[in-house]
Amino acid sequence: MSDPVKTMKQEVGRAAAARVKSDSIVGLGSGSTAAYAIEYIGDRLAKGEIKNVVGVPTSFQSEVLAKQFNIPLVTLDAIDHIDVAIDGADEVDPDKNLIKGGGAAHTREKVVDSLAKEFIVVVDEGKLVDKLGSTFLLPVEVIPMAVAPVMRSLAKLGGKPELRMGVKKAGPVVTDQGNLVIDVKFDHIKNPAEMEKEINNLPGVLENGIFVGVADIIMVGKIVDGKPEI
Ligand code: ABF
Repeated sequence: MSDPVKTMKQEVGRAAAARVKSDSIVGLGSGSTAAYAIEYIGDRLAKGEIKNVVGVPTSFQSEVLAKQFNIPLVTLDAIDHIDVAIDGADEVDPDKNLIKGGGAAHTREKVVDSLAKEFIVVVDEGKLVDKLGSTFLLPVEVIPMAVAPVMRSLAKLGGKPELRMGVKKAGPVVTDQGNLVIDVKFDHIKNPAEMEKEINNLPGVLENGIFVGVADIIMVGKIVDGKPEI
């Protein structure tokens, strides 16, 4: 990652972390941009800028980072609301609909982000699209025994499905829930709300990465004349 891009992600993460108030329950997102927000929330706690903040992780990655930056963690059975969630995205359309799940964490992310009174999405401008599906594959979490029929159903919906393999392609990626991920290429998704429901209704599908009506604030990092801007 180039320095200006890294700095821009840091600035977006910092700006989101700056919105966290004392006594908040914070949904801690996944991905490299949300990771900076977690770091800066930890910084603000350490400096005493904010007090009595607890976090709800959206993935194993965010849980590890929260512990690294000394943010106390709670589980959903110990709370009745989330004040703010800060999370990344792979695509954002003009209606603030998202594609998420590049990190295979979209199932827990959707639970936490949907519960938040305010869901802040932290992205770089490259994530902004006119139509979902334009640049990013749609992740679908599936129970292992249903991969074949779900892939056939996704193809019937006009997609080109592919089982997500690990880095060395030695085996499939396994989610925090022990399931598999099918990435689907759609030329573009005409009706995200309909598509989100239709895919989640397929037997064997746990969750897909379309997020409709969940995001409240989109914080976009840009690089202007070589300098990061929010
Ligand atoms: C996570 O952040 C995922 O849903 C999404 O794929 C990823 C984006 O990560 P990054 O900020 O590194 O681009 O929330």
